[in-house]
Amino acid sequence: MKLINRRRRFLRDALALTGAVALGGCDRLSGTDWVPQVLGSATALSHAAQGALSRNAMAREYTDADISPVFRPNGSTDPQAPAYRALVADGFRGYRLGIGGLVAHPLSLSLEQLRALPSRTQITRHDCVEGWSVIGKWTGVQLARVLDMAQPTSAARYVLFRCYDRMDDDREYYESLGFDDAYHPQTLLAWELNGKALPIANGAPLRLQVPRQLGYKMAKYLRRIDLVASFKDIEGGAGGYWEDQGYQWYAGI
Ligand SMILES: Nc1nc2c(c(=O)[nH]1)N[C@H]1C(S)=C(S)[C@@H](COP(=O)(O)O)O[C@H]1N2
Ligand SMILES: [Mo]
Repeated sequence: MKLINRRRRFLRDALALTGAVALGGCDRLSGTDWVPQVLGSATALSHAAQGALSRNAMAREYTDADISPVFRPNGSTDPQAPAYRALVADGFRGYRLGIGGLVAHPLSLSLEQLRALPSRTQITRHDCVEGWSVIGKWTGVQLARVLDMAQPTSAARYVLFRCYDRMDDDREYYESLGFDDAYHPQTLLAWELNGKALPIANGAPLRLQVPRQLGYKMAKYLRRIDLVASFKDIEGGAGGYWEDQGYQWYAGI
């Protein structure tokens, strides 16, 4: 499905749900015949509506004057995986982002090819679950554009991000997003922070930016992206490295 169609569908669904909310409390929806059957109950509809509304909303964008002097790095800051060291030694010239899984057109994109795509720059706040925030200016391509090039099949439900770094337990960092966040206009594959090439500490050469979610969703050191129907059988089964340790999969701000 083309990007524009997804966006339309996305907006249409959001508007339909807004209408539902405007009617008021859950009780007033009970028994109306237009309530989507799949949601099962008015309470479920209300929850879904609120979720969809907050998920479709734009994260606040700031001005240059708001940018934090230092964008505090966290988690891995200097991956030692041999494959990553080889990329660093080569100035990332050999870097390729693989995109595969449930797609019609698997891709392998160099940084040059990524930078040639239309880009977006946004100044947003990064909130870590540990309780600190930093504001930075990010430049990258909207993930939606890249997904549109790869053409997810109808079986695809989640976008899985695999990273080069391993954590203290020797597990690879990974993350996943649902399609609502994956196709959101502020979700980027970013290669620039504050007007400069992304530093190694912040995820060079390419990281995910999802400003409406907590920092741990924003996978650094991206190795590849796979479209999957489910993440139950991947790693610990919870959809991300920190999710496997008990953190929320949907880490909305
Ligand atoms: N690959 C990878 N991505 C990661 C992490 C990590 O350790 N490895 N840490 C996460 C956490 S908890 C946060 S808060 C942010 C930190 O991003 P920063 O280093 O640019 O501040 O990256 C997230 N993405
Ligand atoms: Mo974090």
